[in-house]
Amino acid sequence: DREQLAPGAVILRGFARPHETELIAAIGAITAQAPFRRMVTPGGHQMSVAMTNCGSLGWVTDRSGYRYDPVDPESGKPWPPMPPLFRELAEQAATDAGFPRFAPDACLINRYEPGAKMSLHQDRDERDIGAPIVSVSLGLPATFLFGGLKRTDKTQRYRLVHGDIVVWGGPARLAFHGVAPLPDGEHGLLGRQRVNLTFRRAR
Ligand code: MD5
Ligand code: FE
Repeated sequence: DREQLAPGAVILRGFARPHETELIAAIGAITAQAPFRRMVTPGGHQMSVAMTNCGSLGWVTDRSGYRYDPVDPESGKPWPPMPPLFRELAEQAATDAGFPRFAPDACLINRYEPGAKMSLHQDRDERDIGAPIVSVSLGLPATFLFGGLKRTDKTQRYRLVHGDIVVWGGPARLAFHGVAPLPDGEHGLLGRQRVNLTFRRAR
């Protein structure tokens, strides 16, 4: 089923569930090459969310700023390639949400352990903000915070669970958003964590 959270934001409940086993295996293969790491923001704070990437570009942050980089700064090697299943699932979800021909070149993989959170922010490091962002939730449930175009706009809360996909496009593309601290729990396939795949067209 598809449900509109807000103009431009469509949630496809359970859309990734048929692929859960392959998705988790692929995440294991990617993180064997490019392990999760907690990056530092330009302000000098270490993020509570651990990250890695696959695809031709990866999102990174350090003291010098945010950027998309073809190389993993930890290994000096290119990020692992984006598995065809990832690309196809993201494209299919985007098409179902009304954004055909989505061709992601970056997949940021976020790992939340209990207590990890993502503060309210906008995603503005991508060149073409006409392209949507597709996000796949796996593992423990989380409370997603969805605000407006101004940081001070009030936020709505949505629960995202294992297998849900959200497509953020159009007027939702630049909305402020975040993730509330992850409650502890145990997921049958992923244990004590939430993993989110975020597909973007960066260049
Ligand atoms: C997450 N990640 O659950 C989210 C999923 C990030 C991030 O926010 O930057 O890594 S992507 C949620 C998103 C993207 C673009 C727009 C909006 C939400 N939105 O308008 O709310 O780890
Ligand atoms: Fe974001």
